[in-house]
Amino acid sequence: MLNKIVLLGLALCVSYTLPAQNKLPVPTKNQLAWQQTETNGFVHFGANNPAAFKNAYFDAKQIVRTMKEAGFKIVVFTAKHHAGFCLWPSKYTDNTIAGSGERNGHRDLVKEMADACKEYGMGLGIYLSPWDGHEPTYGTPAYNDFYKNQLRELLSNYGPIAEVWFDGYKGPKAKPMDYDWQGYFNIVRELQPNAVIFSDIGPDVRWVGNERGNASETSWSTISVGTMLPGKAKPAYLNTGDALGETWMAAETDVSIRPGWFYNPAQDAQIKSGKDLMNIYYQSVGRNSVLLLNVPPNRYGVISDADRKSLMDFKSIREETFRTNLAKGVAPNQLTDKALATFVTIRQGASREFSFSKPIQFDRVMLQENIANGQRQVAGKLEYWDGRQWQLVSQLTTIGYKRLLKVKPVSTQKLRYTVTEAKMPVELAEIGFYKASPRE
Ligand code: FUL
Repeated sequence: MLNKIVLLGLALCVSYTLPAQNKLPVPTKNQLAWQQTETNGFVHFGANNPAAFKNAYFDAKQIVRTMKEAGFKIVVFTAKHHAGFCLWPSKYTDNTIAGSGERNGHRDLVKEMADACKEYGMGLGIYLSPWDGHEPTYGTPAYNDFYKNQLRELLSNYGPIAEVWFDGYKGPKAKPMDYDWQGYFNIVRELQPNAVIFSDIGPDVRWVGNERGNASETSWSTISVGTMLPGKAKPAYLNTGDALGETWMAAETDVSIRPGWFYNPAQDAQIKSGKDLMNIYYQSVGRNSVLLLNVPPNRYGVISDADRKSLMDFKSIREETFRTNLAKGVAPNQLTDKALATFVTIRQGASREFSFSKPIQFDRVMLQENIANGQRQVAGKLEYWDGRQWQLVSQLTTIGYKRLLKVKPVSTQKLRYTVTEAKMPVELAEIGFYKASPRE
């Protein structure tokens, strides 16, 4: 009798908690596609006014080609930065490229970028700074109309846009401004329904909370937006995300290859190396985030040789490390980049063993969840069989879309993965074991 009561109690408990669990936030189709891009490029380029731009050079093809060769999928371009100077001939202000004299006055750099992206099969992202240090209406309601008009121009005339980037930053001395964020977002939805919208707090993609290229080890793709606004968000909260967050809003990690966002020859010796970028990759893509790496074109409007070398080193190191999954053929499923559809399900407290016909030697691990059905793992552990007993390789917290682990070198014929805590049964879409490139 006692047993029956206990069982009944458990059953009630289970039926009570299940409906809530079934409501796990999941990504939209656009959010899922964006997450799978993994590495994207950011291009900060511009001037303060038409006169300053008179003799500028710009080679969209070289920039986009270089980004493509680096393995990036989307290039986000600063159509207008904080100085308000427009790199396209906006009808709504004189502070544009159209006023920059004979040499550049007929040009439209957004169009040049759009054409280059089309040619190389890359997605184009648009950065339109909400803070505008030049526009006289800034700080008044009229600025919202001005900004929306510019947004409409950019989202109507250049073909498909993959991402729209709303920067929450404004200078400490800038006038107070009551931005109509929802109005801006509505325009994106209307004109570019396939674009993802980035801001500190989404609505599609959130900021990672710092510009050092560092997502948190525990990295949830969910947050509760609450009363936060772009420019008025909590960076530490955005950095980890929130296991109990109500909304799917994965983090984008924006960081520059140089100390500054714009090109500055004084920083030519401070370019991050391929090895530095690889480390950033582990801390961003490897922690359930997307990397947005800024590579600013130089005074000739091209990506400098030194930046290019870092990008190519980054790419080849990445490929060397992750080329061969030593578990191929023995892993639960071989995931393709295109579909996270196949997975093995591991309940909380359950394990899955992987045996190999001969020992494998690895020091890197990749895990992926089938995030189409939500982010579920809270904690897990990986162990190896040393011939007599199980030994710990690594404990970890979240996985999400992708988790990369650097571990001590292990040689074994048998591994065991255990889900120690989960919101719902974990759908493990990929597990991979790799040997790091010596160039890491
Ligand atoms: C910041 C801006 O102030 C920087 O200039 C840069 O555009 C970066 C991506 O966002 O908030």
